[in-house]
Amino acid sequence: MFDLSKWMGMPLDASGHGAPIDAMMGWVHWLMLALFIFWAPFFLYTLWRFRAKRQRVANYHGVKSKWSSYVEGAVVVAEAILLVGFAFPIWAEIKNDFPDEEESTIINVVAEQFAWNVVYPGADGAFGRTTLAKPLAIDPDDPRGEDDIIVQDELHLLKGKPVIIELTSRDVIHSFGLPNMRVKQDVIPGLAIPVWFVPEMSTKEFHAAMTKILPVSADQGRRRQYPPYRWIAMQDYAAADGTVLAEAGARLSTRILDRLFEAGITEVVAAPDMEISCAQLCGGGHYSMRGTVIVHETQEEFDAALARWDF
Ligand SMILES: [Cu+2]
Repeated sequence: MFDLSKWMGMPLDASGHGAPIDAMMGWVHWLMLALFIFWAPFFLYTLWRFRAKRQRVANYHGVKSKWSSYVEGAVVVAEAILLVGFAFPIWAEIKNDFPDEEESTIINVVAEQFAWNVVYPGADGAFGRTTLAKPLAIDPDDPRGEDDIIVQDELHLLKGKPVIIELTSRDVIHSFGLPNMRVKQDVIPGLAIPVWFVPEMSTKEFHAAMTKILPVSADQGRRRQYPPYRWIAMQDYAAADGTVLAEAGARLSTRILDRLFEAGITEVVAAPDMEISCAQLCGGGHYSMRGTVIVHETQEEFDAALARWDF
């Protein structure tokens, strides 16, 4: 009941450490709401009380009562509680208590204008030698690199298994944002910065929770895609003559939406995918720097998905 974060339009939480972060955001907003309710009328009162008028006489003594000091003291105490009681412990866990590497999915993510390169170590569990200056140039003489898999714009994970990601960039500063995993970290060329989280919701469960009926309109072509996510068809769509227009699982591109509209289909049942976004204005194509997080339910599904990228 007191969890304000539910009403703040936050992305669906699919992460192990999402709940305490959301709770803290909720409490911060309660405090801000309380301040707003008291400060805003007080501000309006002072505007009226000290408005310009003739024969104004200055008050040489100022405020005599102590109540404003008490209020300020209470705000400081409330902020200290938020910081020491909530923010510090959560921050310490996310930044210091990394999970056991043996039991985690280890991934390197290399950002570039304008894509996310996701490197998996392959069957041997070890990455081939690279340098921070050229993080994608795997040394051909290093046998550990032979089975490394580079995936672009797709982050494949296993539900419930901790993930440790080391982030670096080939060019400029980017920011690795996984809104559903409550992860956001600047990506700096020349630095390797680790982040970790536990994906607690599979893509299948995410789709089920986010499924909506969306209108298909004539101007869909101009709007490119359903903003602000990339939507996936949740069922098959076919024209009257039986021609398949979109299969369940197909991404609803402009072309598919135009075909659906031409076939007289006015609504689609669709769900968005979990997104990787770049949260740092990194150049002219920044808007296009987005990827998909796919959380698999079984190891077999995960292995099969990566095998498709193993050239
Ligand atoms: Cu970027």
